[in-house]
Amino acid sequence: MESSTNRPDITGALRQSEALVAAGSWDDAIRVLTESNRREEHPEVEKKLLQLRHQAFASVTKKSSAVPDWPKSLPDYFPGVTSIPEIPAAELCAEIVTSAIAHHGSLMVRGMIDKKVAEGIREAIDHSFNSAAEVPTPRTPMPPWYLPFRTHSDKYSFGGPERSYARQGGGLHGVDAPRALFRHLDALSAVGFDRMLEDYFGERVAISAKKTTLRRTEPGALAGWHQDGAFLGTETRSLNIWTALSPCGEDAASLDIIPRRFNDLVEMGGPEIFDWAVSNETAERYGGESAVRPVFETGDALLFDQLTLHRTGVDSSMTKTRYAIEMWCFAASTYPHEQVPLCI
Ligand SMILES: O=C(O)CCC(=O)C(=O)O
Ligand SMILES: [Fe+2]
Repeated sequence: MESSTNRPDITGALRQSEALVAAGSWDDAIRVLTESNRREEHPEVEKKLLQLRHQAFASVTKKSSAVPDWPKSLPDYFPGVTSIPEIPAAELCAEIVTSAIAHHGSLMVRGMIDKKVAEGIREAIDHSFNSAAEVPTPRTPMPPWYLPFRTHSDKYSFGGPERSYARQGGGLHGVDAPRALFRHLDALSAVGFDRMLEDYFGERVAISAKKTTLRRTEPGALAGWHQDGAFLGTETRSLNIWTALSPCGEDAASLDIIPRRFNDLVEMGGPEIFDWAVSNETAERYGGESAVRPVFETGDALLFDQLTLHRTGVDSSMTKTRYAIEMWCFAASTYPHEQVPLCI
């Protein structure tokens, strides 16, 4: 029930969500809290939403089973394109994503998130990084910007080692930044990205707590070629959505992408940035000379999967900080357990 000032009744929404959970209606519980937070952002609601998304996985995905013969075999809708295929957000659909990934390895979606909305996400990223750097006192109220996420059971591991690894790479986990992640998921849902994902995988979808990362990347960032499949597995059904939240590719870091389909992992053993890095020589052998460094406007998004060979696209002439969110999405039936699931 809303009060006379038309503000949502936060306590009522939280109570209603608990009743829905008790009745096994996880999706409805998530919907009630999402609607409340859309009207008025509130840290209790954002915290609860993350817990529900995580806890819902076991129940929601019980009904999810892998589609046989995935991905669907489709013609190349971008014949003759040797760079990254591109579409405007209005044309986004599972068929186009399937075709682009199968024949070109990635797809650029221009204007995936409205610029103004994207600016609100970028502000949230800044607040989150700043708040993560502050030491809380016992009197600090529950912060919307940075709140370390806890898994609901010790069958999932998420904590210090994950956080320091993300930090080294100029990243902060989305699950530790409840408001930033809420805004991002809500912006994507407004353009139907969640429904497109269900269509694309043919089943329920979960994102990864470990691999959903807010990025504030400085021009001096380290870069190493890699395929995320080196640790996500080659059989996992995945799709990464990498969204630019500031202009990048000219004076701020972008991504370097080899615009072709890979069906397997290439040999690893490259710069010692991380264990799964691929050397420049190996990348050259797999088409490195045709690598593309796309120029992104705020709100543009690149979709690719765990076999796409890529790296942070950075060089010493760059001067600006780049804001982005990397969010890996998975078909629930092939979810890599150690990635710590959250339903969307
Ligand atoms: O943001 C970056 O520079 C790296 C992103 C990346 O490697 C990924 O999204 O898989
Ligand atoms: Fe990556």
